[in-house]
Amino acid sequence: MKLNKEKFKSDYKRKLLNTFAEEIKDASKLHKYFALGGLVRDYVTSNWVNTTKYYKERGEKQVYYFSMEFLIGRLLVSNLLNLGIRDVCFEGLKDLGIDLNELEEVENDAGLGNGGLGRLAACFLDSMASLGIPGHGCGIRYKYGLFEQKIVDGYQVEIPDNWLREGNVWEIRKENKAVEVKFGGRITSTYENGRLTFIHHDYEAVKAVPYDTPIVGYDKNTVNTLRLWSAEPIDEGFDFSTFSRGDYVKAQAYRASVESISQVLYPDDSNREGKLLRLKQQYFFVSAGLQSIIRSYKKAGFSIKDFHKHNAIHINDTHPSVAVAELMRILLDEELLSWEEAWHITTNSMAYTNHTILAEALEKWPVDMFRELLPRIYMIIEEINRRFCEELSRKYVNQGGKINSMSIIQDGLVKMAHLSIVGSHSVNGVAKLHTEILKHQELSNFYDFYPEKFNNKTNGITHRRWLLKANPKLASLINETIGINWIKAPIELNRLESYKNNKGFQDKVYDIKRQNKIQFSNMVKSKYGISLDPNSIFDVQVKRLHAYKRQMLNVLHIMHLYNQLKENPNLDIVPRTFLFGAKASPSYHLAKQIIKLINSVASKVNSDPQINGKLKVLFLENYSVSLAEKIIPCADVSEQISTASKEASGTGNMKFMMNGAITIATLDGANIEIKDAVGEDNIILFGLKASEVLSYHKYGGYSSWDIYNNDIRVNKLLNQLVDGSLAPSHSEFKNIHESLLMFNDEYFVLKDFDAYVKAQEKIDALYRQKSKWQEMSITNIAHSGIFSSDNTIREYSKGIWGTKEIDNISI
Ligand code: 26V
Repeated sequence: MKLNKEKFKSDYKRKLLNTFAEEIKDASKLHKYFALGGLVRDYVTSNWVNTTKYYKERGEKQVYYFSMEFLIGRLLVSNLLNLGIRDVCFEGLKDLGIDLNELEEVENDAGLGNGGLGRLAACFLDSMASLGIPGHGCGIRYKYGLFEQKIVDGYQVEIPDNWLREGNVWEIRKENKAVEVKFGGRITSTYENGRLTFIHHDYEAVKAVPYDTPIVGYDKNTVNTLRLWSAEPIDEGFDFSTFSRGDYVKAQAYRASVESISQVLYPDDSNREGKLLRLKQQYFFVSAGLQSIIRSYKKAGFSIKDFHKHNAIHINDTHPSVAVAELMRILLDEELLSWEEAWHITTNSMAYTNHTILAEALEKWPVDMFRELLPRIYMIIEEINRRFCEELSRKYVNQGGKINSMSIIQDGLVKMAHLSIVGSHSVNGVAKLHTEILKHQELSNFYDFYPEKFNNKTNGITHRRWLLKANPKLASLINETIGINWIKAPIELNRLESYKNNKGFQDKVYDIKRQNKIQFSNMVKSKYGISLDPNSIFDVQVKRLHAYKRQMLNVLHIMHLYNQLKENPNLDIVPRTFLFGAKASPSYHLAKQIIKLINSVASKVNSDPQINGKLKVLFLENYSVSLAEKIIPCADVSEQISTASKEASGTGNMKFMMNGAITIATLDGANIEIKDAVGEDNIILFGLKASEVLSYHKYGGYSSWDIYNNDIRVNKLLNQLVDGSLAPSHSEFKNIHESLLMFNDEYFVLKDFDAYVKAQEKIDALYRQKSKWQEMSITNIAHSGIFSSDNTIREYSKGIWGTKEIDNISI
């Protein structure tokens, strides 16, 4: 948008005055932030209204990305950048004595997600809007996001994340767009006009109120919508049809039970707990979302029979998969279509992405619970399953076992992945290897039956947030070097390839990394009182804490370096700073113990004068999107060391390479595609391959005891976990010790230890060759463009949704 500095300054002063009746000199930082956010929203509104109207009037095909998680982070600067007014605002505010960077820090992260899956949804929203694709998010407006993590005595402590405390300047409550969602009760049927009709009695109704957030496209008029639903009691908490008037206690209980639906995000990204509330959350936002889509679709005057031609519904993992049955319910019971018509529309609308092969994360609901909470939905799933099994039995004659294993309802459980596959026209994995594993291992029966449904869509990240916004110095250098086209066409970053041996350019990239490291170290010094050495290698592992991600391998290596330095204080190593950031699910004890271990190792190493600055270890509290934006630009080394086959894709790996870090990696997830992009010389690979891991799973043959008994380094390290070296109590790390020995090291940490140590030695040697290292770093940046989520979204749009890119919305 066009805006000059003077206009901005007068707009801003007026906004502050109108909103808070204050002049700049009297306003708090919070008010200054809210005034700026409010002004940005004002700037966006007319394009927002126009975009919505344009889509509706032209009947453009729109995609709705249904997700339990949207890990948005902060929006202020990202919106300013996408509007093209960041510099004007920065300068204008400076004239007014205000620092934009300080205002940015006032905004609470919208942390409505656990990790990769939620952040991917947020990157996708940015890319859809920036490409001009009519695409919106649909989710839950959790009152509390993912917990805030404090580290107390080395232990993780969880604090509620009250992100809405001061209000949210980006959202607009749309009371008039509220819908009702029905739970429980019972179903009866009658014949009406020759049609079997179902009636829902004695249900509990919940009011779903949408809150809309504009999603601003980069240098475009497009403003899409993220619609998040909040659960509220009907009639101020009294549902007169259910409770007798004046039954205050019951009414309060009703209110609390309703409000609990959108109260908290489940802080768990792998260990599924059979929680009724979670199923309620899923149906709540899916039903509300579909009802509102259909309502506005019909209002635009189109036929319900063409629904799938104008709408695509995307199911982000199985969490929203009840959408298959809910759309069927609406089409059958409310739109009175036949089963065949409804099924045609549903399967042609729905598409499903799988994000993990970890068995414990695959959702299954006990039939009893499901039927009681969603009686009509359960009936529909039974019918979907009956027809599906019938179809199977025509192809697989006398193969009851196979049919049973593919059934949606089996052993008293409703299998949501099966429902998603049967009810969608597309099933995709999130990296090439992951999709192959789905096709040939996890979902091979389904792949045999529906080969045409399966496809790969390798994940991506928005280069606008993860380079342009997070690393402004590097972004400016790139602009000076190859121009600004890469911002719209990120593949053009590959033009940097021809500068990889240019000494002047190498030095500049090195300097920027160093400046970023210094800036970060200053923050660390003031927050933790710890001094970091910007000349050391910054070696970073930030991601959720999980055994398969193998933070343990990293810690054992640090302990090993420490042991070596104790034996030989003159050992010649490049000084290293090991940085960790990770939240552990509150109920995941092993993961929490690993956090404690990292902190114990950190205090031991950091306080040992003999180490002489050669090693530093720091666990950063409360890893989040805004912290990621600060830490990733100063990483020299990116740790992507999951057990091969377990990390579906990874997206942190892409963010690091885009900022010039060298990846140390197993051949897992998208690491493989990063290797293909940069070449084997520009990534440090080690460890078991996926095929080897899968073969150990299948045939056995691995004994962690053998390694413990034969490798003296490993022997010493494991003993140190339980001999008081790291904690006064010998049992502090007992579970970790047991998981590695007694339980035979499920994730092959010890098996890969030797290869990992060698890979780390390679890093040490390469870092000494400054020019070589810079060449590798630049090569990584140059080849990161293909991992822009713009590319990924184009693939979804062409290959799955059938949506188109709209160049310019003009009404
Ligand atoms: C499962 C559950 C189960 C119930 C409690 C809450 C909850 C939340 C999330 C999940 C599934 C998590 C799956 C996930 O996050 N997968 C990650 O997806 C990324 C984006 O595709 C991918 O890059 C990561 O490799 C993958 O681990």
